[in-house]
Amino acid sequence: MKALRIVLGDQLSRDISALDGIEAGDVVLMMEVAEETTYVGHHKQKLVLFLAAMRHFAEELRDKGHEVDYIRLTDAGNTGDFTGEVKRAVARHKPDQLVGTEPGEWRVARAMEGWDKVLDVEVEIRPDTRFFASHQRFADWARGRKSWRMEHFYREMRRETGLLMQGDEPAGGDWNYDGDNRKPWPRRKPVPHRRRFRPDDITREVIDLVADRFPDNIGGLDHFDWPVTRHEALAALRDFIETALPGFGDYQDAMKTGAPFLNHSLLSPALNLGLLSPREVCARAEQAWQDGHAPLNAVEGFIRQILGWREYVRGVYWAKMPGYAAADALDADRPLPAFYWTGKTDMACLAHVIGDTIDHAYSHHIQRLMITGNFALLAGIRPREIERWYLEVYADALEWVEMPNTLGMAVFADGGLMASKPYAASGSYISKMSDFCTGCSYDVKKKTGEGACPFNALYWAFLDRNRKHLKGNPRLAMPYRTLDGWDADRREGYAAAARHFLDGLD
Ligand code: FAD
Ligand code: DLZ
Ligand code: SF4
Repeated sequence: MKALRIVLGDQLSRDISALDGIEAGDVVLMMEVAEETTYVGHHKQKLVLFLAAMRHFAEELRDKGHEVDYIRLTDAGNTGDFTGEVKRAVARHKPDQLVGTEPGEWRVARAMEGWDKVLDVEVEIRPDTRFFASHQRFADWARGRKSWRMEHFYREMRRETGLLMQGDEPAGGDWNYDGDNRKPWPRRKPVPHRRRFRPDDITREVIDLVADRFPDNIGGLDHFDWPVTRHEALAALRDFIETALPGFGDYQDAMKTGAPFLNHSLLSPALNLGLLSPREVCARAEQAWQDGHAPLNAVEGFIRQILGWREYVRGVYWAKMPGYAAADALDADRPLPAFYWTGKTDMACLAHVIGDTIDHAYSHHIQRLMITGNFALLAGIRPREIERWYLEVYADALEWVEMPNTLGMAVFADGGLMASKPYAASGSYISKMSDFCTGCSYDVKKKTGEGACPFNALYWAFLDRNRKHLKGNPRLAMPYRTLDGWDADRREGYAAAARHFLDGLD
């Protein structure tokens, strides 16, 4: 029986379920299509990453002896979407069966659901087995719980996988070493040098294509140096384990001017494309701890991100879509300021993080959560606009992981399903965890008035404005006590300063 086997752009794994049982005579179909390249205005590096990785993966499959029908974006007759291309391929190859793996995004899943009606062929869509937790596993965990805390889910995943477990107990006696993982970057400490990857001929061709077809998309291509093959991704993993994992825990939350990477792994693009499996990445990190190469606070902190957060946000996404996309618990209604697209603002923290984002299609978690995310939360930016921004600008951005992080974690639009309180912070947090404030035209210690750090007034005005949504939250009892201890003039002073600042942005 001849099968047409579909491999999507984030399914570039040799063990993807769509290829299970592949036989001589089967054809693998891979498709570059306009819809995927334009459903948001992806960063140029993100476009290069996906298309270059797809082309390399197709070559790898051919080297293994498989027949690959690879549709390029520029091919004559390309209909521009997956359904159109699958229809054309069915007509070309006349398979008995079509085999695919469930996609990562709800939008694509809906389109695929219709395939058995529009194609005159049997369609089999298989589960994506690359994750630790299946949809059913997450649903079983979530059933009957009012709030879905990552920490509880993560502990079950630790027990289930045996990662960092000593019998029934967590390695080292604690589940969580976050308390050790909040150090700022020491002023004179050198930044680890990280291995990056020079584009080969295939990637250079894609760079030219993207420069030509998407000249107005955000980002530059000069710095493109992401791993685009399994071989390069494994080299990136080795480099991370050797040079950066030991300090990953200590400096997980640190931020430094001109140093977007610090000790972070930079592995999210390779993981999300399927070039690395989460299982192998966690196993390598655990091994580094067992070998005495990396301390437990680093390895637990790292594994928590993948075994905990990554699996958990995927679970939330599939359990809550499609309604989740419209979440807006705080009724936030301000448009996204223009500086998110240029980095042109005199707030140094935002200018640095957005500038690095434009240059590298990357910023690390705390920069996303506590700089661009925190500002959007405090300023009351429309959740859908900030959510689309994150989906456009990062090389690792796929909706299943981006959306819950943005709506649930960064802007509290789900009203506390994911986070027990909003990640709202004034300038003092940014000053503690970074060196941004030393080069800023604003004074982080000044609360209101000329030259005061905008985050300060925005923080108190945010709490005041959202009293009806947040006052009852026990984790916010302290700041509300402070706010309520002030007289009306002082509260209004913060609100007016915040309004004045925000009105000046538009
Ligand atoms: P490291 O800090 O080295 O972490 C290791 C790995 O853990 C990452 O590669 C990633 O796979 C995983 N991970 C870490 N944090 C998270 C998290 N919160 N959720 C899920 N996985 C996590 N991550 C994406 O992969 N794609 C996105 O589109 C994305 N959008 C985000 C949007 C917002 C508003 C926020 C706050 C976070 C977002 N994240 C996203 C999560 C996280 O910021 C990135 O995974 C991380 O910065 C990638 O860099 P790294 O590989 O160096 O991560
Ligand atoms: C992100 C992306 C881009 C830019 N282009 C393609 C493409 O042309 N073909 C493809 O198969 N995948 C692409 N992707 C990744 C897809 O958007 C991703 O596979 C789906 O969204 C998963 O549901
Ligand atoms: Fe950002 Fe305020 Fe610090 Fe400037 S002073 S870098 S605006 S936190």
